[in-house]
Amino acid sequence: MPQKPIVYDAPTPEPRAITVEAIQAEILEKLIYSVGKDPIVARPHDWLRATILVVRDRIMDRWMESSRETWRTSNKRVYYLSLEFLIGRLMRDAMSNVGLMQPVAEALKNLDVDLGDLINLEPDAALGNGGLGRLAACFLESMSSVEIPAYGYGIRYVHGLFRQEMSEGWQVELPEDWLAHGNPWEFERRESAYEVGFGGHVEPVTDPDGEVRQEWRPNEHLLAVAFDTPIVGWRGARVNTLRLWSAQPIDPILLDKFNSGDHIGALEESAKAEAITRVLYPADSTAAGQELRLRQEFFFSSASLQDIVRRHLQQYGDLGSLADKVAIQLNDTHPAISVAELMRILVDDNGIKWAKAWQITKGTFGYTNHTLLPEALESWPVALLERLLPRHMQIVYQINADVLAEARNKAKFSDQQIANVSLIDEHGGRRVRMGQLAFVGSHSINGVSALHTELMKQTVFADLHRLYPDRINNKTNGITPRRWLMQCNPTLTRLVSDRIGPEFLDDIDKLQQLLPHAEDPSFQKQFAEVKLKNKKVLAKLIKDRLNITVAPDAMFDVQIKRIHEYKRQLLNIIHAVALYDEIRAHPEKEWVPRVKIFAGKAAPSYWNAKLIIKLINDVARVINNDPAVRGLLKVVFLPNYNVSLAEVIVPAADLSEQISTAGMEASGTGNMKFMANGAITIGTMDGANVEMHKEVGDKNIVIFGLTTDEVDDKRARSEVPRAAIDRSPRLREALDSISTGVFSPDDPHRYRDLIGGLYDHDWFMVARDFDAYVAAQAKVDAIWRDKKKWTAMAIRNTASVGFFSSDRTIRQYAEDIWGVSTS
Ligand code: B1N
Repeated sequence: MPQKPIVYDAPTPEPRAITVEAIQAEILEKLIYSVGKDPIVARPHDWLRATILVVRDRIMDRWMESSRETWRTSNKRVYYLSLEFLIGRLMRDAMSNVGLMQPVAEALKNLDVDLGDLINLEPDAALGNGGLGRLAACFLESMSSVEIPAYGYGIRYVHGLFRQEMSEGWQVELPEDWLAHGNPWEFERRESAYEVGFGGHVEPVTDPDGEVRQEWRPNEHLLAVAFDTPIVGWRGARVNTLRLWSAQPIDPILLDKFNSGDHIGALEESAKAEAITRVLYPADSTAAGQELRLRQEFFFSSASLQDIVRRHLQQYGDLGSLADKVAIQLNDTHPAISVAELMRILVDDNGIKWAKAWQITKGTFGYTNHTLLPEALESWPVALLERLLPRHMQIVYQINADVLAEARNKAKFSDQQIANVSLIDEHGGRRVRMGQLAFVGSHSINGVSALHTELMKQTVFADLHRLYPDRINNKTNGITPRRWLMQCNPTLTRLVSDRIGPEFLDDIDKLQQLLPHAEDPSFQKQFAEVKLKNKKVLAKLIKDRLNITVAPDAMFDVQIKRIHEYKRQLLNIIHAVALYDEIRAHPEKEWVPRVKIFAGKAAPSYWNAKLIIKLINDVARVINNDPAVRGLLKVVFLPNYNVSLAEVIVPAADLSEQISTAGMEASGTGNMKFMANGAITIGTMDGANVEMHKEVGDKNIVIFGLTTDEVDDKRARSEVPRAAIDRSPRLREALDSISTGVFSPDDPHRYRDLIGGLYDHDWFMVARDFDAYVAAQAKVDAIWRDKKKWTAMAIRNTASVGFFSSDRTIRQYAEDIWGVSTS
């Protein structure tokens, strides 16, 4: 069908005014005409919806201009495919990026509504588990800010990450319901719906010219419907689109069944289709493994690729130029089936020759690896793929044949090396390795910190790296300084701006100009006052939610992240127990008052992680209520950690705990948020901590513990951990008290196995790093006592954070991987 020529310019209304009066009048108008509420009965949610609609209007014209410009200039487009986008709230971010905070606040005030209350009413879009999903959200904002024509593609889960509540200190998971009040940010695009198939069989068909093609005939079909959300960059530089797919049945009701009296059966298809996008898998750094997950992965990959190919054909009419005009980044292996799906679209649907299609595919895809943990490396049983995606399984075999031939004939690989690079894992039931598929189908494979990238080369991808030595590269993660400094910490932002001028708002490296002020007593005083003010806000939140009183002048020692054994919350809580013992044994010493603050969710099926949450709560109850402690130590576990809670905790932190077992945290991004907000890091030489240490300098960070090589060595030698425990009376005493029930008198053996594991194998080196950790914490105490020194270090952390801006990360992706220019 001939395409209609596209006209790149069309009349548009005048941009909306941003005066208080105009905004105020429009909020009222939206409330009445769009929300349908009389202001005298309007509820807070109605005001929130009306306000979002007014803000959204001010983004629309820029949104359309951004996309017209891409059509007009024929610039390359970047597509970021991610099963997770952990966005949080959108309203403050959008208002702040287009400079609407002040006028909207005033307009609402005139209407007797408090903007702060409305901001807190907006639900978090929690379509992600942790760092990987939050990184995708920071990247979206940065891609708009540096003016890259980009789209995020993902799934519109009806239920995002579960809500965490505590029941007697245990985590319980409740469904999350972010769409309960509707979502005023999104636009449903019924016209952008694609069919996605599953199952069925493959049939060879002979073309009129005698060529034989394979044709997939799925026996299950459903619809992917697009929902678009505008993502506005800093100062409204550009507005990009986050397109999330929702699964819907093709026939909403099977009338035959209904009419024959089978009323439930009539809805079966509908329920089955909708199940695909119903809920986010709550596993972080583990592979989900079930069929529904594979269905999610293929569903969103297929819909996204169909959309990308349709847009490309509409503009360029030919897929030969795809790799020149399209870059697709795979966020981990979750969208890796896209490699086979693009090959199918090119070869089967468009008649492109295999070798050419393979060139196009490799030229188009880039793959980011986020973890080396074996349990997180995705692989799917061959039998499952054969049943669900029979044509894709054939394509995987064909790709594999080519790769293995290259390995054997060109690279002269041994049998073992061939087995290592094969897309098929032959150990115990044949499985398709999605990491290998993503690797061979991409021209660029990147890790997320310098250390992680080196380890990728040495471990999981060693032989693939030997076969394709120019593909692996590093792109150290970053965070958006808008959300994680300017918006969450406006007081610090104002203080910095008063001191060095506002240029850092547009060029974050200018924060370095703070360095000469680090020792300035008057600046130190102001910097410390800002921190204290933020700590008072957090102290109030702790009081309101948990009824625990914490002193704002105590050291706020914070570890907030997913609960995982490799992240070692256990090491931190054992330190709390050891401190507790010491404080009671030596009440005469001058103790630094500390509040240990924890927050984080555990995967619902991860028993040890859930037990660690219970342990933190058990220890908290005992310590917080023991008069002998005299308030010198408090332990707080804040439930339901999410982006919005992080925005309150991070600006209030003094000490940032980044204490993973070396070699196990691919990067970490929380570490960077704390650094921006003037916390001092206590951390291991792991992930991006290594680069933080380099940027801020050895004197301004507290590093401890085994290195990756030392960890490897101890594991290789199966060194017995018991010796480390025997050497450390403090550790033994703390472990004894936990394992004998001092903190769990209702169930004295509750922690016997957890602690027993430290004696048996201690895979995560908790025991063997303990003494080094205690010494590092003593060093932290000593610095804290010297207020000037502490504040100078804190200032130097903020001053040195520039490298960790996701604008820098995205510019590097743009230049090295995508081949697109940035502003
Ligand atoms: O990705 C973050 C890193 O900063 C963290 O160090 C890393 O742990 C995290 C399977 C994952 N790696 N792998 C996952 C998430 C969900 C899932 O189903 C794996 N998350 C990370 C950003 O690079």
